Amino acid sequence: MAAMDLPVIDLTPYLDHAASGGGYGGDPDPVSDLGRLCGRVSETLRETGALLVRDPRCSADDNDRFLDMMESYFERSDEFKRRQQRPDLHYQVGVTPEGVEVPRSLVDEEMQEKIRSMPEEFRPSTPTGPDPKWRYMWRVGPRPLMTRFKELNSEPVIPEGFSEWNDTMDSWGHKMISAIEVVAEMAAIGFGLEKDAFTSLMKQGPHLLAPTGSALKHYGHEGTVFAGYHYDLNFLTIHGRSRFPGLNIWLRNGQKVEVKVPIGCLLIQTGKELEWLTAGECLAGMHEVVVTDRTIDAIQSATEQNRSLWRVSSTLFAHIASDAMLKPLGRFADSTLAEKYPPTYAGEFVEMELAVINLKGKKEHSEIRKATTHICSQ
Ligand SMILES: O=C(O)CCC(=O)C(=O)O
Ligand SMILES: [Fe+2]
Repeated sequence: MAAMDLPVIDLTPYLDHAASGGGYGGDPDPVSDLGRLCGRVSETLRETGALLVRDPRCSADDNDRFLDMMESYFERSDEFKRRQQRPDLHYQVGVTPEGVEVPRSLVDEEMQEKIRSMPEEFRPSTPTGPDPKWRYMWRVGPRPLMTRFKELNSEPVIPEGFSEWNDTMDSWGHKMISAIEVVAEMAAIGFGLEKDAFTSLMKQGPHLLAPTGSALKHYGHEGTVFAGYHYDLNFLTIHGRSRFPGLNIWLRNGQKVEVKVPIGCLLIQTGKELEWLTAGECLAGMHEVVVTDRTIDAIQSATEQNRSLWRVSSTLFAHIASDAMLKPLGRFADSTLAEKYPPTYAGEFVEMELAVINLKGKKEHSEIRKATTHICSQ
């Protein structure tokens, strides 16, 4: 597998420019240093589906406080955690137990076909069933007063006995969203769109702080697939550091890369809503989480230091507002691929995707297959 180091983009120059010029500033000239930086952001997202950034507002300490709390949550009994599950709300708030979310590659025949045609060295691990990871979904930011998609915009669920819950989740969540907003502006500029082309659609979106929790004590064997090969259905995903490695991503050229997030950095991944808005200029990044030899090393040192053996991800899914329309923006509307991305409410698209991965309603696999459409894979 390629051991490629993704470039790290420091957001400081853009933030400084914004601070000196009101809002996130007047649009930088494309040939200025800042304009070129925006061009690097959009180009990296297009070519790799991922981007490492450093945002001085998001410190490693903030990340650690969040991880510490989530580790103690996932350490609680299954019975306790199941009290926070809300299947009727498509698990979009509260906990999703292990064995519920189905990786797209398990049910999407078109995707399976593509996998079979990949060279063996780049082929993803084959999941055999639903993911053995838990997840907590915590809504961050304001909810719309009126929406056609109530389940996607529900009241939060707060577990008992965690007095610091709201504060820890909200403060980490808001910081991650701030970082995404900057990247979304820089990417829009880089793609030649208005700088608020994406961020204006993100207002009141169902942004979810969505850490996964994987029990390495039970499932920490090399090759275990915690999250089978899939794309994220949202706009952009951002991850802080996980204390245990295991995330593999696929570049646009088909190469598989093991991601190493340096301390203090954040990893951004492109989701399907961004693909829609750019008519496929920027494809949703494919990825998986698998126990590797590096994960095993991290398990060993955590055991020696008496640390938690729950692998917690610091994942936040930033979304386009449910009631906003997904359609190719600006120059992307003229793309020959635009007809693959017809105008669709973001909420409708999300519900369709949730049904495929078994989070909205219980479906038979045959039904799920029927729900997979032409937009499903690249
Ligand atoms: O657990 C992780 O590191 C990320 C999992 C993932 O890809 C997801 O939650 O969509
Ligand atoms: Fe993912």
